[in-house]
Amino acid sequence: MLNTEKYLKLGPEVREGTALVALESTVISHGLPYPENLVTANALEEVVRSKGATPATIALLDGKIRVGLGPPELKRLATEQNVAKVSRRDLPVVLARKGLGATTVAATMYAASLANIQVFGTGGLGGVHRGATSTFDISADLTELSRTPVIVVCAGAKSILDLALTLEYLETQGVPVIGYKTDELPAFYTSHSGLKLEAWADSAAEIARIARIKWDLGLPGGIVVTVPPPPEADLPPQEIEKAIGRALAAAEQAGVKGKAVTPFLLNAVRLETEGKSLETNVALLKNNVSVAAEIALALLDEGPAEMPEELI
Ligand code: PSU
Ligand code: MN
Repeated sequence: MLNTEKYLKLGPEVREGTALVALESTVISHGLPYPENLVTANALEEVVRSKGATPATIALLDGKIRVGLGPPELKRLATEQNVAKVSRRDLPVVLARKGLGATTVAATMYAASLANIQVFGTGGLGGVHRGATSTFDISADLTELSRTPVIVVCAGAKSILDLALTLEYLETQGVPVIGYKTDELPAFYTSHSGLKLEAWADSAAEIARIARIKWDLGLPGGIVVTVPPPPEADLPPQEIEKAIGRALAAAEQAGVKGKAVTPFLLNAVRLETEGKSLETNVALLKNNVSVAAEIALALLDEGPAEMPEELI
């Protein structure tokens, strides 16, 4: 028996709600600038509600994993300095300190699964960094996907990462990557990465079916669903690649390492593209979260998972 109750606090909307959709908080505290981060955090919850699903933004506060935040907590995450970036390994440390922590994809997935939430909408996934063969910098998001049964709806990953190696890693870890109405891996700001996906789906119901079968079979871990940015926000790949090249050079020069790498690069790309990338970022977040809500509703129609005894 796990001792999770002590550390988990569900908000009122989450306790009552069905078709729950987890939302992360690192994107609020470390991924977007103020005030766009606060406006977007609230807007994402509204998108989920407008679909008839229930939003559950996740963060750490006062020694608890909070699933479902109110406006005051969202505001703190968006405005306070020194909010901890919490991945899987940081969960017990930040809970023990009773600190304010923003959860990454990995930590949000884990928290969501503790709260029995199977769907999570976000912007970009962490992945294998360029140069990982010498730095070993591979996001804990990828190993989390191999263990924790949550569907992560995202726009792929930014090409600050090595996207081809990221796909290889996910294959090794047994994680399905499903293109939503596309057979090309989106590269976050742009729908084009040049990398073909071997699986795609044309509806939320199809994705819910795949997830149900995966879990009925006792296959552990999650599923990545990649949604291209909406057409009006889709940026030309060459333009983004230039900005990313400059961001990577700046990171190298500044000697940035470890968990600081991703936030540094996100900020550098934003500065390089001057606002344009920010508009795309917000548009794709809303789009992804809307697809996540549809999948959460479709999963309800699939009924509860049936794990065969012999596989548990
Ligand atoms: N990629 C983005 N925006 C983000 C992140 C990644 O385009 O906000 C955040 C997510 O929370 C992701 C985390 O889980 O960064 C990955 O960090 P790292 O590479 O240190 O694992
Ligand atoms: Mn890393």
